[in-house]
Amino acid sequence: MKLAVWRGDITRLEVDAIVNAANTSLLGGGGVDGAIHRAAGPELRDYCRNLGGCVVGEAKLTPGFRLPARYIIHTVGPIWRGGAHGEPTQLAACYRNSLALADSHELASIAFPAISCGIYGYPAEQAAEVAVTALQQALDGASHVRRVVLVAFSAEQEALYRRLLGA
Ligand code: AR6
Repeated sequence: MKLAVWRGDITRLEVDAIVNAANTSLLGGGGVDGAIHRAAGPELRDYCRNLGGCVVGEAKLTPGFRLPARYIIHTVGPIWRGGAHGEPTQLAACYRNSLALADSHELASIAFPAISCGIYGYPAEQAAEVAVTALQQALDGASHVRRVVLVAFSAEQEALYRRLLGA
């Protein structure tokens, strides 16, 4: 099993890439996006200005700048609108496309926050099920990624991931 769970601030992780739960502008925001921009420094925002934003479910890579992580993979999760508007498919795409982008850059380790589970309102349990399923499938097809860390920012989120992973 290459899926691990870790509780804490994702900006402190020394991995090849951390994933950012961004918005379509890629120019920063609140939540984990704000924390990543603060920790990476203003160079990140300058770099992101040239990326032309990002569509929901897709992913774009930037350097990590002042972060311990080498790269940041920015993805845009769906805003929860009740679950019947394609949210599970879009959320699964975030995990799948972020992992595929890391793999195409020959990265070995990647850490994910709970995409869409804060400001975007996705119910934590349903999101965690989507995340684990999508990542387990994507890992089967990965050639370089060997370690995926699910980052929990709360004890509840950590317990949820551990239960789903049977740990
Ligand atoms: N490390 C790890 N996880 C964190 C951290 C952190 N430092 N900070 C928050 N979380 P959210 P979203 C958790 O709201 O729901 C921004 O404004 C948090 O507890 O950051 O995808 C963007 O620009 C939650 O479990 O992202 C978008 O506009 C998870 O990260 C919008 O928010 C995601 O919460 C995206 O909303």
